[in-house]
Amino acid sequence: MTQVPAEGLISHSLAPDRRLLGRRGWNLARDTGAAGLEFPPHLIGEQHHTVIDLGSVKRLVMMVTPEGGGAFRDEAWEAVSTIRAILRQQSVPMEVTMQTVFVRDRADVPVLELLFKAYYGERMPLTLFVVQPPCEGRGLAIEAWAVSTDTAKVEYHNEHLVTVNYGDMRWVYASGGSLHREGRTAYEQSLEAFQNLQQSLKTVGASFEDVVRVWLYQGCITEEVDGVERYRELNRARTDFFANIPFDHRRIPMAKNGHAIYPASTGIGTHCHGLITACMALQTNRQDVALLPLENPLQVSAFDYPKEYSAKSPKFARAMAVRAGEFVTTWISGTASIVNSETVFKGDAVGQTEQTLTNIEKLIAPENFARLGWEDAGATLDDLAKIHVYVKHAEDFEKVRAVCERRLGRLPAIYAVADVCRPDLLVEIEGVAFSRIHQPQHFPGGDL
Ligand code: 3EB
Repeated sequence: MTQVPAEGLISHSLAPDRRLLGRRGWNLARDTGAAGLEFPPHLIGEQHHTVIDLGSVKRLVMMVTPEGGGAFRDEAWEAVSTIRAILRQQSVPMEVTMQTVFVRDRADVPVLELLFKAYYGERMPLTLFVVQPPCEGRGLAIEAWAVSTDTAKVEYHNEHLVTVNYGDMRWVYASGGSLHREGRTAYEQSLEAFQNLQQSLKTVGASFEDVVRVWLYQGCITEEVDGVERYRELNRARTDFFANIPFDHRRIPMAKNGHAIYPASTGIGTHCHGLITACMALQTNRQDVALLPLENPLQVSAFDYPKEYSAKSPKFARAMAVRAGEFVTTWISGTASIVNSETVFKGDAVGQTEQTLTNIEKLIAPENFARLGWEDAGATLDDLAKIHVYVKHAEDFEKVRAVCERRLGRLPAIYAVADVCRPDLLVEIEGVAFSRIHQPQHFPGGDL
């Protein structure tokens, strides 16, 4: 992967910081309980993380899959120790704001809750537990986001709400729904989850039209109940809920490009019948902040899918770009091997992975930003800070990973087994790209 130091905002690290290995005063027995090991597993294992330098603030994303093996407790301990080691390697103090924990078995969640309480204490990040077995066969994998606290202020309001303030912007992370609430219709469950998110946002003066990114982890997503698929019922509830949200009158200026107005989204399966949801909202009065919802030039917009896929179409943008001063963050929705509105490379996980990456490449390309209204922005696959890869069949994992690593290099990633919402989709990939505003290549009308 080509890194241009003067330009690149992100730096990936996969290996541990070797300086830590020689650190004096590191007490193996105290710090890991792993007497007898030359080095604790969280220091010799990989430490997939990316530092994003946004000038006045640093962001850090960690994609941690433990490698040391052992019982679930040991794996969980290794993962948390890895997070701690990565945080300690940073040049500025950082705190975790949000984490999504992918677990093999729902029964292991209480162990994690205890461990997180012990480690984070009162400063508990917004935490989602998603039952999606990590592909490497491990009991868990954690995606954790942190921010530099010398310039940002993090407030932990309650288990469903965290806010992060910096540079006159406020990010609001909210969660709704539950792993445990079962025995309700998918429609009721979905509507309730959106209402919970709205309620949480309201307590800090935000509203749903401020939301830029949504995650929906739906239990048994493709299961039919009374002849209707649960995912279709989620779409019906989302359509009803969104009908009352004035997305087209957001407080932050949004480029108008037809009728793409919705937040970016991931809609994916998880075990059990619960529904885990989270969203991220942005509030600011800054004049140099703006939003651009992106649609894919290769795909029909999801909200325009023909009725055969879902009577009420999935209401989401293919990506949401947020610009703030010279920086652009592009939140890429769950992306699959769909061209126009049809699944392509049916039964071929390698072909689907290639197509999915091509879809992402075209979606975030400067040409697409220009087509949709921003002449001075855009990104490449090299600008991805991390990816999350959802694989339908565990046996496809190695092939899928080989394609991702060939096209993206080795960037921080988590691979987990999950049901994708169409029976013929074998892979879905989401990610985030960070890029800088560049000089417009041409000046339409020449009126500068
Ligand atoms: C697709 O492109 C694949 O329902 O929110 C991807 C991302 C998908 C989000 C959602 C669904 C959703 O249609 C599935």
